[in-house]
Amino acid sequence: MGFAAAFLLLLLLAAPAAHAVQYTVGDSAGWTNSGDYEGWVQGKAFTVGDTLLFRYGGSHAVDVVSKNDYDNCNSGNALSSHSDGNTVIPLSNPGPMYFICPTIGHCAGGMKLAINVVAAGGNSPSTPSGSPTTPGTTPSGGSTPSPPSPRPSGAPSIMNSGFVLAFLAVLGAVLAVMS
Ligand SMILES: [Cu+2]
Repeated sequence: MGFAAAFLLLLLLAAPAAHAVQYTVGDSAGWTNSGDYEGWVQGKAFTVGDTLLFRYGGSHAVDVVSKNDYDNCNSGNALSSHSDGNTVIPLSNPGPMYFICPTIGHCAGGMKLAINVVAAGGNSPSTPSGSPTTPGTTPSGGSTPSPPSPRPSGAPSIMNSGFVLAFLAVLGAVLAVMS
């Protein structure tokens, strides 16, 4: 138990900063014909690797459609259709994705969702502090090259990670002893 806890803690801390997000469409209200999905997408950054979860009752379904069919509420050419009530859609590729409910009148009433998926790792704002920002060595136009800095920029972060590992080892030992 102690080792398991320490191991889990180690995994947690060593996990990369990339975190896939599962978005529940419509949040707690789910996928319904009274939802405001244009409003729901506001402020969300859908990224490759994330997933959408559609939760809905038996009168609804989810069709993945083209933009044209989204605009026209046409479910006749759906790229994929889902009616299990608990549909997880992986966002595998960057670009727009379109979803409608194929039940008569629902899409026209607003039960439709359009999102834009962006590529992962482009400009992730959640870069950990361990990666030192290397300043771009832009030549200032003069003929004198900038002298190379003798200070190894990697040293502080290596020392930090060494400290964290040592701390984890001690913590794991303590947890193992305590249990
Ligand atoms: Cu519906």
